[in-house]
Amino acid sequence: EKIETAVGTGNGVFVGQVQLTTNQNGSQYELKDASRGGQSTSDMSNGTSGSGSLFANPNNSFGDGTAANRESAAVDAQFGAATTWDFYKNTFGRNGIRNDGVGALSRVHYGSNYVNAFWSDDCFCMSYGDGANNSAPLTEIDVAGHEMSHGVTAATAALNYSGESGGLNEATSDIMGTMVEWYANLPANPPNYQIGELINLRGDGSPLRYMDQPSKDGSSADYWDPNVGNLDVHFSSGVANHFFYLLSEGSGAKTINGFSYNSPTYDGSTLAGIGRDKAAQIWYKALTAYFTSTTDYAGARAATLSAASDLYGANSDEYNAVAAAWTAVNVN
Ligand code: ASN
Ligand code: ZN
Repeated sequence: EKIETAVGTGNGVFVGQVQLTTNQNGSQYELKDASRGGQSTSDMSNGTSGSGSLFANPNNSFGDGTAANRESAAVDAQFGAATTWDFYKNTFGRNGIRNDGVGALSRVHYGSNYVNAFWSDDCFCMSYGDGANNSAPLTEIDVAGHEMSHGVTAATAALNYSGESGGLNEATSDIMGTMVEWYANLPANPPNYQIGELINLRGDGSPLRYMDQPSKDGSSADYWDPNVGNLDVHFSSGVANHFFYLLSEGSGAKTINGFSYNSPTYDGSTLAGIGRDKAAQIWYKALTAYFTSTTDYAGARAATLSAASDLYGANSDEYNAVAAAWTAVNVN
């Protein structure tokens, strides 16, 4: 096949207007990015099997910003994958999900009225449903970062997707998905510590999850307790999401980009944050150097302390902040 990169324009449902690296193939421009491991986006046409058909057109302009245009969700997905690629490369020096330079496929318009998105190692691809009435695609950028990060976790710590390790697996995706949203810093999607705040999955405008106080979703755990591993992994993740928020921003009330947070602590302690960039370095180092498939919350405390010691020094402010943030979510 012919590889001739071009710069295209996209108008996504959630990303607004963005540039995309496309591939010129004869008279067609394809949503395929040779500068990022050949990552591409295909149309599943509401089916659930196979690779779908690669998005391509003669204009090198994709989508119109509405979900009714089939290309708009594809723009979100292709831009989300590109941003996630760049985030891992420029933040951690990671060359793709498996660190082997190979890009993943994004499949949009997966299934009918399918209200979910997911990563699969089998196809090395992520898939996005079109949501309720096939009119609410789940292609927000923090979801893209979340799903691709499941691929990173599978290629590194391989955290088992059940019990406390499953909560850590889910939290890793929420943490990195959130970091991708901050990295993108889109005017159409001001970055925040909420997950899925634009896709309106609940139908009432509320986000899917909250990192500052996970229990605001009605189900997630703010703090560790002996039963937390019995919760669904999307709820036991709350403990680590809360840890990451506290480590980044500290406790109490705060407003950033118009989003208000009020993060409590188990022990009533007042914490100062070290910033999300350092917190992300610590989490990534723990994920890739210390977590194993069976790491639990106590193990995650030890692993992130080792990572903080490696990166910033034993008894550094950062090391002490990690210890205090875990204590603040009752992981001792
Ligand atoms: N969207 C969900 C997730 O990535 C799919 C699942 O339940 N695994 O966590
Ligand atoms: Zn997930």
